[in-house]
Amino acid sequence: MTTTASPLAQVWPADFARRYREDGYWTGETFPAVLRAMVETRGEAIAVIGGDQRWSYAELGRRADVAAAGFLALGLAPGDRVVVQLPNIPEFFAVVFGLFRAGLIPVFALPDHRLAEVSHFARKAGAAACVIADTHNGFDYRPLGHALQQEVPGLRHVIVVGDPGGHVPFSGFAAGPERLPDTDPDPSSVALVQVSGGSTGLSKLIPRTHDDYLYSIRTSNEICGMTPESVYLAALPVAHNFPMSSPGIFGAIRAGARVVTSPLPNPETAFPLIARERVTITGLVPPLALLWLQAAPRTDHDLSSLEVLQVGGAKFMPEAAKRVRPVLGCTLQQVFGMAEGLVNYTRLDDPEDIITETQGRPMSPGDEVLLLDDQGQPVPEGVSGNLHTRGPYTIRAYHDDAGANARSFTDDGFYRTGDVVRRLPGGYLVMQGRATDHINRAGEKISAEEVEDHLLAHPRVFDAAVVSIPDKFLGERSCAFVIAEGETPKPAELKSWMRERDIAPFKVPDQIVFVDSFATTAVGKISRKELRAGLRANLLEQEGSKP
Ligand code: OOB
Repeated sequence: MTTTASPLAQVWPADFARRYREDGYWTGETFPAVLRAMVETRGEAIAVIGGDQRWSYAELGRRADVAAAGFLALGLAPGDRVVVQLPNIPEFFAVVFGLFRAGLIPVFALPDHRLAEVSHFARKAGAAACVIADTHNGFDYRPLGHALQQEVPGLRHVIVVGDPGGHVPFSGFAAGPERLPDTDPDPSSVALVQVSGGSTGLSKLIPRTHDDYLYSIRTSNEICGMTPESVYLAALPVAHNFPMSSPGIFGAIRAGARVVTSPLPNPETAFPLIARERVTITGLVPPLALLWLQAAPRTDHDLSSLEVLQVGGAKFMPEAAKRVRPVLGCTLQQVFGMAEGLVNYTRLDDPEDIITETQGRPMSPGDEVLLLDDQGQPVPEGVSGNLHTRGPYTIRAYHDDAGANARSFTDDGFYRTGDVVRRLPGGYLVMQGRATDHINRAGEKISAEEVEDHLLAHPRVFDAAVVSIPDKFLGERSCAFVIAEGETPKPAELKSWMRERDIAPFKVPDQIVFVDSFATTAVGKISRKELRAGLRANLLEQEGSKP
């Protein structure tokens, strides 16, 4: 038996839940029902394409049933959590819809996560199993699987898509005799777990219910024009909330459309797929959009099928945004969202200046958005304020984290996003910056605190402060200020030591600056927030750039 300190749940106060149902946001739809409906109505249509595989909806449904039976045959029981760390491959869909079908709950890790992160998710979720690939992009996940089993009590099975290397082969799963559940899960129960980018310390777990997640997916489909004729290219890692649900892969499946999985998001990999499969819509983070804009004029591949390019996860600068239509010949859609819930979109028929200069407006009339000054008072239109939000698909709590919940949610249930935004007429939001110390590196959110903690574990690091530095390509890059103890290590040495700590590679500081001391105030104390701000300002001044 697997046990967790606290069961996974996401609960809205009864009066809100009643209203969200009455207003038609929550319809009682569940993920197993979504796939079943498509198998019934669009069985012959192609659902997923990747590598040399092309699965119809009927085929996906069959494979999901086989996977479900396989998971149950291992002794997993409905309600158990399963960490899923897979790249963009068709098997992702068989695994995840198989888990849904068996009543199991996927916890999504990104392919770039390493033992430090994945073991944290597995432990925190009380996971009973994990599903990994054999290798992807030069990394072998199987030793990670072994280490995970050692570190996480209760994690009984490591299932591998591909060559199992001593673990359980996913390809060995076979249909029945296990009886699949004959009822669908409770729509208000947790369907899946996303992880937060983590602004303080380690990532938090974000439980999302069938009701709330599917509402956001249906609404995203309407706003983004996802229809049965759409072809969605999954270029960003599909475990992330953006390509998963805005409207992403689940939106495509909900619409009976096609998903084309791209193992990597670079133009060399993605452009031939767009041309071959006549892709109509995809989503990128800003640095990738810049790469695509650079590569498109020189490519021989026909990109003319592309109708919508979504860009989100980090701020897309207006000058770059303006180039999307002339260079790619498609409509740009800015997407400003968060795994915790709220997603803003520019609408496809918005005027060009709204599309290029704003990060969109909330997708739902049920989204409540407050912009508050530091005293908690509403700011006038056009003035920057701290974004707080509440609504039918925004969580009310992280899983099992009283401290983070106290910091991140107000007493009346608003999520404090940590984002500083300005609101224009019509409700359009313009991202101005962050109130909290994290680095948004090409859409990957890095907690300064978490990286500092890793650095402090080095025997020759006395203290460390990690800050974000504006970067032309990445948006932001990370810089670690380090006070050495004894002989100063070389930056390259410290970086390779960090890499060996089994952390996601994007968390290794881009730049390391050794300093003799950190400035302190007269009383000798300074908050880490002020310290980081001071160090950052000094560096930018030295480099002659604006903070
Ligand atoms: C998406 O989700 P997360 O959870 O990785 O990160 C959320 C944070 C936001 O609070 C904001 O700080 C930043 O990422 N962000 C943006 C942005 N989109 C997200 N900052 C500026 N401009 C944008 N367009 O990143 C996410 C989830 C669903 C859809 C899209 C993005």
